[in-house]
Amino acid sequence: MKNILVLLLAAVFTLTVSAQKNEQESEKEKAKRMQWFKDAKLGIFIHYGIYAVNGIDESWSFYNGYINYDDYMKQLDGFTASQFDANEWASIIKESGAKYSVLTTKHHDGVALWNSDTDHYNTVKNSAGQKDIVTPFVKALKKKDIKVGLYYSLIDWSYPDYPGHLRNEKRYAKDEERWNRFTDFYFTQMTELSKRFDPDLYWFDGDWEHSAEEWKSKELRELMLKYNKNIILNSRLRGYGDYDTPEQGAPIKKPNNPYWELCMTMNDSWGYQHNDHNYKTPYQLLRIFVDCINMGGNLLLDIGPKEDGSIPQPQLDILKEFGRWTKKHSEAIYETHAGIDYKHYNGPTAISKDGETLYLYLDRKPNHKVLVNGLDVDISSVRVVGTDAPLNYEFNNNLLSIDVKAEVCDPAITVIAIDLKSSIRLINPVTTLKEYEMAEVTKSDRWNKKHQIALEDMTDAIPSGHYNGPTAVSKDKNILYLMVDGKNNGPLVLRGLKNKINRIWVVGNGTKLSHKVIGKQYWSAVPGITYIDLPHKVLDNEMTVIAVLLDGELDLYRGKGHVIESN
Ligand code: FHN
Repeated sequence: MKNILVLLLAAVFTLTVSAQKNEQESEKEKAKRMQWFKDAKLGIFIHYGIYAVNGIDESWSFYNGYINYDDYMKQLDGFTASQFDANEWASIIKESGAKYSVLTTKHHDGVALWNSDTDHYNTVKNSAGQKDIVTPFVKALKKKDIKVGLYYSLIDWSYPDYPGHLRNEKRYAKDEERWNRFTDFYFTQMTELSKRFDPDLYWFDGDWEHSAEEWKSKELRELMLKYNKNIILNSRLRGYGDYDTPEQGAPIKKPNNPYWELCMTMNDSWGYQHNDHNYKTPYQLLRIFVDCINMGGNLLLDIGPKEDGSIPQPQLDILKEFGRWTKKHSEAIYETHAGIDYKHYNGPTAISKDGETLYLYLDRKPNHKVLVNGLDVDISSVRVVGTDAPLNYEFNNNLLSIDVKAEVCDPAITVIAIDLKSSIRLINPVTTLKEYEMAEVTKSDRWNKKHQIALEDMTDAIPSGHYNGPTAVSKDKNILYLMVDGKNNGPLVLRGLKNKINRIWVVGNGTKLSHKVIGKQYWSAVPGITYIDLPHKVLDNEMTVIAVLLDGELDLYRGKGHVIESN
């Protein structure tokens, strides 16, 4: 009896110590706990729930009054999950190159996708399919060694003791007794999730409706760490999380938090919506992925399965292309560090874990040498990632010029590896990249004559991070000039442009170009990404110059991404 008492006391003692210890977790210990996440780079987000039945906005459709609450909840009767196969999902996720996946165990509508003992809606008790989705999902991921992330909405607009219900209808303003009943309820559900599924990461959402004190965020963090001292919590816990979660809009500047993850839809919807065909192309999503890697973050790419659990073909096609690209370029993706400043290379880059290989991401088949400006370390080799084909290069006065022939390029994004004789070192370049690049093309009188009008109107370049190539602004700041050296693999990508575009043309050629803005939320000031279609037949065989006429003086977003507290 005495021994059991001693053992029990010891157990309680260690648990309290680890909770206290985690509170004082050192940066080094945090780095260790976050390592797999930092190395993972790519995760698959899964918004699955009754909202797939009608193919409408998850939870928001009743909250915003697009459909009345009762009719929304009637989707329970149509939620069969009849084709749901967790092992097939896990294989598709594994093939895409993702190292973790995050499933919506409960969205703001309060419907749990596991057989919760709590007295509230769940798909086992209340849906036509009577299926537990979370249990087989977690088992299938663990079997394939994919890290398990569970999304859990703190908001529960269906719970009788939760104040919020509809955008303009609250159940109550302040009622401590009811609120405590609600927090006891959600703590019980979180305890169930930890005990039954032992996930690697929690993806909370909806924290904007209440304060950290009201959510009892500190207590929740300690409780989750008690069950798994290595658990990772996302930022949406009112300050008690581990990493930032910008949404839909890729940061232009690297977030301050070294741990961050951009979550992004493939079309305009998180869940399955029968009428949303506005899919981004695999190329556009790979470009966003590479921008995340360049800034030391992850991409959590979202899929929305149909109510029967099948994954729509356009989403499978995108995951398949991610699989092709990540498999071929894995050394330049996983475990890499954030890249170098754009003043050294006109595009995204990454650095290997040991610091002795610099990776360049190239989204075109260049006409001229690819330049790295300010490299201050000897080079042992330059090669194409995926084929290891050696590339010819010259390295003088800290300027590396690489000869990249079209035939070695990847159809989407080519990755060049520069193997260094020691850890990367850079110096501040005296001559700018743009000066080197323009010096090359302005050797051609033909080119100068053709582009004279624009050359006489050009002033400074725009700050780095918005466009992968030389730029210039017109004297009246109403025109943005973008230069393209070579054949673009896809549409030109312009990030963070707040202006509306009035017209785009090819300088010296006159062809007008079309463009599309993706990821702009009507209620948010943060701009979307502008994609400009540039047909190859209008390209100049030296350097193509695009003029973008704006609706006023150039105005650029220089933010670090943000959480979207709506839908
Ligand atoms: O309101 C939710 C939305 O429905 C969706 O789940 C996204 C995913 O990150 N999060 C919230 C909006 O920020």
